[in-house]
Amino acid sequence: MRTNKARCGGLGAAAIGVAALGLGEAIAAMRGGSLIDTVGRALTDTAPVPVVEATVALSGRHDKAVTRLGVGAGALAATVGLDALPPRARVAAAAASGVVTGALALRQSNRSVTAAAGAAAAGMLAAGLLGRPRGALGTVAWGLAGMGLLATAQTLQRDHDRRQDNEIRRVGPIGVLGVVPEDGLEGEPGLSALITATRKFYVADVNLRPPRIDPNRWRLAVTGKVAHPLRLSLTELAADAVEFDAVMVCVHNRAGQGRAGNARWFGVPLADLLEHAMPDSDATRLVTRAIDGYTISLPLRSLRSGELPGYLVIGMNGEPLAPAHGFPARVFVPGLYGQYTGVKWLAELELTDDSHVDYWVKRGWPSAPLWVEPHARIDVAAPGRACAGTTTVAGVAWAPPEGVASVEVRVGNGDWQPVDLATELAPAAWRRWRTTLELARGSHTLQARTIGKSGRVQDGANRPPFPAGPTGFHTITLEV
Ligand SMILES: Nc1nc2c(c(=O)[nH]1)N[C@H]1C(S)=C(S)[C@@H](COP(=O)(O)O)O[C@H]1N2
Ligand SMILES: [Mo]
Repeated sequence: MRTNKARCGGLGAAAIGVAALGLGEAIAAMRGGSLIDTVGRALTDTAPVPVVEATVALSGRHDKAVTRLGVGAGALAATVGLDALPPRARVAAAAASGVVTGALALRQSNRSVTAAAGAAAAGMLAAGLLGRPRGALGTVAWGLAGMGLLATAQTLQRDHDRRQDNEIRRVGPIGVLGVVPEDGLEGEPGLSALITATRKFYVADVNLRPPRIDPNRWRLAVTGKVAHPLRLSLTELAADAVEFDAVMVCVHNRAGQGRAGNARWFGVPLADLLEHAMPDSDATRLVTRAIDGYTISLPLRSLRSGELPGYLVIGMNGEPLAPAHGFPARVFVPGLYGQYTGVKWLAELELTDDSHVDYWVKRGWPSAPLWVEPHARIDVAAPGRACAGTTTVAGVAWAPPEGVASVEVRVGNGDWQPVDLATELAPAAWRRWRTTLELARGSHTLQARTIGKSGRVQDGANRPPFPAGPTGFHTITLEV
């Protein structure tokens, strides 16, 4: 009897949890915010690095959805826990969770006041409803009301996103994709496109929702240890921008994975911007700071000498940057992993000294920029239709910034055999490749590796991403 009652009670508390979460989320969403995303960001900011690494490894490109689900499930579990507390403790704990979430919202974003009000309302609803007797009808009613509110929140968030998309559209085309580039390997089924479509380009960052920025009010500020601080609009930046093709790779991209994309970017060389700003002689680092405070910094001397060929990027594939990819501006140094390449949603370039410590450096990642390892990915390994045994193998390879000198494949422990390389788009871009192999009936292991033009040979030792970037060959098994 007791357990039965407890179970029903748990369900009732969970229903109230859905209602409280829905109310808070709907209020936050009135200005495009989200309590779930606020808490998710706070977890990302504080989770121990092994937990972050495990989450990324297990959830892959679904990391944001997994974090959201985790936060939602955690909130429901917490309401069930609250329900079992004595009355005073329950009210205190519900109020405290509202206050903490509200404070997080105030710290994190500019829509914070509304989100903070949502958190307070959610806490109050939970404090008022939990611990009271409730029937099956009440449980169903609160559950349904909560789900309705969650759906409303989603609609409000979508409206908000649509408004920003319209604002971005009004910025108009930025850069010209021009003639879609070709490399001679068009029409190979299953092979990655030479230029990754923006909507297919991987997204990696610590936010669950991209910060939204008004392009009309946005200005790039160049500040700190400079003789001439700058404030530049998108239009002013566009006047000095050039186009370049380059692959961007996440430091979490293990052998064969999809956290890498190749795009045509439009941006202003950082060396030019720095020239205009005239850095002081004691400036040693360029801090790229995002609108939400997240930073990635780069050694100034290498940027000015061209050893780090960085750009302030405002366009991608012929359009302004998409919200997920950093609209209105980001910093990108082809050849460095995304985590070291500069921030999306750029607010400020600050010249400073080496006392600055970046977001991930505080968490144990190295402070020196990490270069992308040469890598070959196998996209296609298909037995031929005409004659069994003849197998087409094709993929993409990169060794930015110097470019791919060769790609080789091997079957089992056999010799490495060179493949045909497509025309090079740009040294920092990815390069497509293709070959055919004659394979006997049975099961085969296939590996690929890249050699860079500077002589870097892809390392086959399997190394995890933390702390220096992953290594290892993409290995697939093929049945003929
Ligand atoms: N503001 C901000 N910029 C950021 C990040 C972030 O978390 N916040 N993540 C970096 C990482 S780890 C990568 S891999 C690239 C990913 O860029 P993309 O999402 O456009 O592929 O952005 C970088 N810039
Ligand atoms: Mo990344």
